[in-house]
This record gives sequence, structure tokens and C-alpha cells, in this order.
Amino acid sequence: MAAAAKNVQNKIEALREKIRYHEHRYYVLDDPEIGDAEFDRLVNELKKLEAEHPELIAPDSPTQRVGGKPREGFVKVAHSSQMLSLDNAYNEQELRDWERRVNELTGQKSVEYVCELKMDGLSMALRYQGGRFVRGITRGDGSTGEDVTENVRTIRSVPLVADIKKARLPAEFEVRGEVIMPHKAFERMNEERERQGLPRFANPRNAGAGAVRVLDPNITALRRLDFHAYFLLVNGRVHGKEQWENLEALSAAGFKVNPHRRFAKNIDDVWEFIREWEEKRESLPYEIDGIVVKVNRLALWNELGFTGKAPRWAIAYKYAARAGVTIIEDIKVQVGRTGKLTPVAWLKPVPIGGTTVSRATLHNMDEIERLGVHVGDTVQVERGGDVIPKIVEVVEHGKTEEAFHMPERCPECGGHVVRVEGEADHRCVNANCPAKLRESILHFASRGVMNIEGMGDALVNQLVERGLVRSVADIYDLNKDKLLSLERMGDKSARNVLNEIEGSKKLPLERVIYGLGIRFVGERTAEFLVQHFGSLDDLIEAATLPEEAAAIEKLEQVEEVGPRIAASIREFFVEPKNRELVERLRKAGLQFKGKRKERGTRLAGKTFVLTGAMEKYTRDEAKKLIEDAGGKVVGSVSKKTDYVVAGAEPGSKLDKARELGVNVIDENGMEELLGVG
Ligand code: 1X8
Repeated sequence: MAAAAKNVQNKIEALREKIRYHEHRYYVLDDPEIGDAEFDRLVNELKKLEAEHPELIAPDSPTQRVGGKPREGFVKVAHSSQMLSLDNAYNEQELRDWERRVNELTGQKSVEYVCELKMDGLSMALRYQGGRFVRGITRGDGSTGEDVTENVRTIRSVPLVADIKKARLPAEFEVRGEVIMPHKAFERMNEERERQGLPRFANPRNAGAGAVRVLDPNITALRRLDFHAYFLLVNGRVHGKEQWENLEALSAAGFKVNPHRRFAKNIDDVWEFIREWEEKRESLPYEIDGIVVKVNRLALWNELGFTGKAPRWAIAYKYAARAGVTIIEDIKVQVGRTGKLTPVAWLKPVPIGGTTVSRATLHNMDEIERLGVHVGDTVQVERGGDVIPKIVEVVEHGKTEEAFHMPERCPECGGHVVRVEGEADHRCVNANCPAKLRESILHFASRGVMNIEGMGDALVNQLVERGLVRSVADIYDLNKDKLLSLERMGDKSARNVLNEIEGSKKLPLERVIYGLGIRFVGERTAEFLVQHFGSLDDLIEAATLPEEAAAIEKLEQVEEVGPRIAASIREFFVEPKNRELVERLRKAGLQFKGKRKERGTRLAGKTFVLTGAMEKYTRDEAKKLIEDAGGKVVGSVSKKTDYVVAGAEPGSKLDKARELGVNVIDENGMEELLGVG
């Protein structure tokens, strides 16, 4: 290899190493050393080098996690050895019975154990060759699973390259573990589904399973899944001397191994760990349903062997579901800041897992119909982590079977309630609904938005009731006199609140946009809007173009903005009252400018779909080129697609394009449109 080429290769490899290191800090250790911007800069530098030297792109490069092409279906793969389920223990007696059997069969008085959290997700086998991730297989029926490699590749805590030297692992090995969807990701996914008029997933496990088994890896990538490793196999057999050592080795190799594990000298230590986590599991950001207890010494695993389907060297201690049975006394409706009406079940108070539950959300009408609940029914209620209690099923119908109906008038203001065709939600359409106002102010002031500490329920209720705040802009007209006129507001508190309000003026534009409370515009969309438009004025100019179609088209060029979000943004900014609000916020001195990415206009309004491998560009690089020229890249072909760019081995998208008569071009054609090459 020529010296220059060698030089580039070294540079690329060094960058990859650096990015892997920071990925590991962030996604595995939850302990980043650098900020997002710095991280993005490294990745962009690597992408640029790889685009200039596509011959050096390797499947284990950090740039190659996303961008795989959708599948037609999944291929079945045999497991290296059976993926077993575990026997369960439900109380201390069953745990101690299990221990006695372990002692009898091994001829020991007492043995060491490893305690691990039992995560409620999907078991998965990951194969590594030459230390590199090559295959991800679902559990399936235990003997055969499905090849979901490209989807697993998008899970950031799965290392594409394992540090086999540091971990002293052979080049070829298999890791088994659990794919989980954290509560936050689960809530986000369900909110998105509601917006799309789709039914909610019942729990994170089902949602995770759905995300792993979608045919398009780009969808998996959006789901923020996580992987925790807990078994190490070599040649389909257990490897090494101890489970504890194996967990340490997996951790050293770069896998996420649940940090909440314990080496137990004996079964009493095990029991202590189990007792400890019964309460503590509430504070975890994901769902666990028990504790897995494993005999530590692997030599004993062979001696103990298996019962019909489960190993004798491990047991799953299952916590009682944090569920209770109670009666629905009433169903009331709450109004949120977007005017959404949420039906809430008022329950006969029932103790569940240490707290008393007296409310459970019913989300929307679809959910009520799915469950078939009525007032007076006896229901099973479940609580998980920080998730709001929910009703799982009707245990017994009440005597009266009066169906619940959404009110036709808003319970807070009497305004009209409508349900838009194709949406799951009912909402109050009165722009001046006091409930909407109260909730919008609370949203605006909340920590993730304008972060005005002290502006919680108590203060906001008073401000709204006394008419001191009629829109979020009024917050910036508050002064000491107005605040001191309120109950329980002293000199010092008033000063603090005013300081907080003053401080909020420095927060970046994306917070301001998020704070406006435009429907469907969350934190992430607000960031994309700022990236794209750079200022609130440019965003407003695009959103309020006289011609609606032109405005929508401009807005849809923003990442992750589709027709629904675009329409909502336009609707917001064409409303004169909202424009007035914006002007008042400008006068108050809020940030109206953000960081802008310069974009061309050559391909403005054009929509592209990419399929197959290009020679000169990675998928990401091509996407960026098109986007930088003002075009938009989407995942699937429709009549609205302007061009399909087909590389080598194109997928079904090419067939679809031909079927619909969409222009198909190759890499050269794309360069021509871009005016490069
Ligand atoms: C299932 C699970 C295991 C562990 C954690 N969560 C699970 N869902 C663990 O060992 N830490 S082991 C297991 C199985 O063998 N079926």
C-alpha cells in the first residue's frame, strides 16, 4: 500500500477507535466524557473520510450501524445450543428448596451464587467472529431463532468490535443477553403510535419485540433499545470457570453488563439481595420481573445438568406482579395542554407495591374499547417503574353495564370536543380553555423546557385564576407587585421566581419552540427545526407562505417532519394570536436565533429514496449530500417520491419504484442532479 493510503487508513482506524471508546462511555457505561456536539464532530469527520475512501468502509465501522436495507423477511437460524427458559421460585421456601437440591446433587454443604436482575425483555444470542459482531438471533422456540443481525447492529450498547484482548476471550464466541426497551423509550413510542392512530403497545416487552422484528432496521434504530449481556458461550458450551468472572470478562470486552449484580457467598446472601431489590426495582428506568440466581462455579453446572427444559444450576425468583384488583368507581376526563381529553379511572384505593393507587389512566377511547371497561367493573391494575398505573384487564363486569362516552363538551370550559378522523384522541377546540392555559404554562415553565423553578401547580393555578397570566408571554410581564398579591408569596420567593424568569431568557431557541406547545412538536422536532431554519423568523416565514402546499413542502424538508407535523406547525403560525404571542416573547428578550446549518436549494422540494449500495458514497453520506442541497431522503417509495437512487443489490424499493413509475437513477444520475462528480 502506498504511504499516503496507509496514512489515511491509520487515520480512519484511529478515529473509529476514538468513536468506539466514546460510544462505550455513553451507551454502555452511561458516563460520557465528551458532549454530543464533540461526538458528532468525530463521527462526521469519519464519515467524510470514509466517503472519500469508500474502499476502506468496514461493516464494524461506527458509521455502519444504521442504513441497512429493509428485509423481505427473516431467515431462521439454529442456535449453537438450546436457549433455555428458567424454572421459577415464588417465595423463600421455594428458593431454599432449590438450594437443598443443588447441595444434594453436588455433594456440597453450601455453594457460591451470582445474583442478577431478571430483565423483562427479549432474549437474544449474539455471535462474534474475529472479535467482530456477525450475527444476532432471537430466542425463537429455543432451538431455532430468527436472524435479526441488521436490527441488532443499530442497538448502540451492542459493541460491533469486542475487546477480546482485554477480556481474554477467544476470537469466536457467543453472548446471550436481553434486549430491553427502557420506560422512557416505551412511553415515547406509544405517544407516537397514538398520534398515528395506532393502538398502544401493552408493555415494554411487546414494544421491544415489535422493534426488533421490524423489517426495516432504520425503524429499530429509532427505538432506543438496550442490550444487557449475561451468558458467555464458546462453541455452544459454557466457557471459563465462574459466572462472576464471565460477567467481568463481558464487561471488559465492552458489553453492557447490568451493574446491579452481586456475588453471594451463600443462599442467605442471595435472599438478602432479593429482598433489597423488591423495593429498589421501582427506581430502575426499565422493567424487571425478578432475580436470576446462578451457581457461580461452572464446573458444577455440568454436574447439575438439566431437568426437561430448564437448567438446575439457575433459578428465576419472580416478584409478585405489582398489581392489584379493585373497582372502577368513576371515569373522569382530564384536559391536557393540547386540549387532549384523557379518560382517567377513579379507583377504589388499593395498595400496590407499597403505595396506594386510586387513579389509572385509560389513555383514550380506543383503549377503553380494547379493555371493554365500564364504571363498576372489577379490574386488574398494574404499576411499573415510573409508569402511571394502568388497567390490564377486566376481572369481572359490574352489575350495570353503562358504557363510557367522551363528553361532547369540555369538562373545564364547555367548549366543543372533536375527534379528528383517523386520530385516537378527542380534544377540546376552545383556544381559551383554562385547562389548556394552565397546562401550557406548566409545560412552558417545566424543567425540560424554559426551566422556571418555582412555577409549579400552586403558583400557576393562582396566576391563571387571578387572570395575571393569560398566555405564556404574560410570564415575562410579571413583577414583584403582581407576585406579592398572591397567597403564600413572600418577598424572597417573589425575587427567586423573577430571577428564574430572567434566567429563562438565555435558553436556546429549541427550548422556546418546544415551549410554544405546537402540537406534535417535541424536544427533538424543535431541535431539527432549529438546525434546519436557524431562526424563528425563518421558520415562521416558511410556515406562513401564502400557499399552504408550498409551506407544507418546505416544512417537510426538516428531518422527521411529515405531513401531520408540518400541517400542525403551519396551523400554529398562521393564527394571528400566536404571532402576537411570538412578538411579545421577542420583546421580552428570548432567544430567537439558533445554530443554522447552511443548506443549498438545488434539490429543494425533491424527495429521494435510496436503495442498494453505492460505490462512492455510504448511505449516510448520500443522504447528507442530498439534504445539503435542500432535498429530502425518506425511507419508502410512494407516488410522491421524485427519485429512487438504486445502487448494487437494490431491495424491493426498486420494484416498487418501477411499479409506480417513479424515476430511477443510479449514482451518476444522482451526482448529475447534485452538480458534483
Ligand atoms: C433470562 C434472563 C436472564 C437474566 C436476566 N434477565 C433475563 N430475562 C440473567 O441471567 N441476568 S437468564 C434468562 C434465561 O436463561 N432464560
